[in-house]
Amino acid sequence: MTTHVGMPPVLSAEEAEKAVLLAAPRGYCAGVDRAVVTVEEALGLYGAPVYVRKQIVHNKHVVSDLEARGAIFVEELDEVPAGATVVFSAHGVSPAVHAQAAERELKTIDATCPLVTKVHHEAKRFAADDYDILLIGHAGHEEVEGTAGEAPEHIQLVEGPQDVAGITVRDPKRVAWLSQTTLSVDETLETVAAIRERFPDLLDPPSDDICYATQNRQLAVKEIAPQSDLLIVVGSGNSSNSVRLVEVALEAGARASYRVDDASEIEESWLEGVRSVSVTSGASVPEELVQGVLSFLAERGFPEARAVHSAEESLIFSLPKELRRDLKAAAAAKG
Ligand code: 0CM
Ligand code: SF4
Repeated sequence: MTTHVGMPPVLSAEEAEKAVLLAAPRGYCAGVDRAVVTVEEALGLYGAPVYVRKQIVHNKHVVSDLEARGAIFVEELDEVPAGATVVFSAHGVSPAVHAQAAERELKTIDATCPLVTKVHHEAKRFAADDYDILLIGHAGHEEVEGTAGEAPEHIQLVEGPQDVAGITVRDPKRVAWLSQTTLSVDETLETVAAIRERFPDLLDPPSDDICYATQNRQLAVKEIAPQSDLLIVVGSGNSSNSVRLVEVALEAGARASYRVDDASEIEESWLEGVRSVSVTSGASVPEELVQGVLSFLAERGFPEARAVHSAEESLIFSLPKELRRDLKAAAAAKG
């Protein structure tokens, strides 16, 4: 899935004056691409409006673009008219939401990222084995609400090492941990170490819960941060993985780092005395927004960006099965 291709050379002599480094990988992951295409295809197939529960992905440009094309974003299912089609966002939903949709006879298309679904399965398995599950994540984040909803009586949220002293479990020998997919890898390792110190028999998830895309974008930032006077992260404020990239950048040695939704949010003062600017974007960010940032920099005398490749990505997910079935039926009906 991921190949590490090593550290590129540092800035050449010609670049030492002013430079722009462009992190790779950045932007859309396989789960976001699938979720956005799901809404687009649903609009094409069923016609507008198509309802979407919560933001399909945490990016305000993606949401307003889909809104302009006929998607209606709602917070809860009681806002969806009976019998309408509703798409569940990439971040996943709890079984209670599926049940509510069935009760209201809504037609559902589940765009939950398969890597979030994997964590749901892990939660169900640990709960079936009667483990107390410590879910590392951010309170109020939709993914955490969906995962915790799989086994609410077994799961408790741990936001960081500061929460560990206050954890109560039924049996310290039967404790497992899971995590949100879009956390800081390093912070999560610290939290797990603190948990393990209290519960030495702590059971790990069968495979990494922090997904490949989150890991790769953090890896790419770590490689360029030490060479960056300024590292700009494109992403929305409620995008966990995007916000983490700013923290990772500062931790890894960027002199300054800011998150922007698009180039219009860049403050001219950030560029004062800056020679090397790096740019990256979160997993929910369309590439055109990054290109807008590069144009902004070019207009201010910065050279063409040099891509720095830290990992290769080739993962693609197929569309949700209920949508594939309907697309196939529509194609067959057309002949
Ligand atoms: O989880 P996060 O807030 O980072 O969501 P996002 O929509 O910005 O990124 C993709 C995902 C998922 C799940
Ligand atoms: Fe899936 Fe990871 Fe993308 Fe979230 S960030 S949608 S978990 S691939």
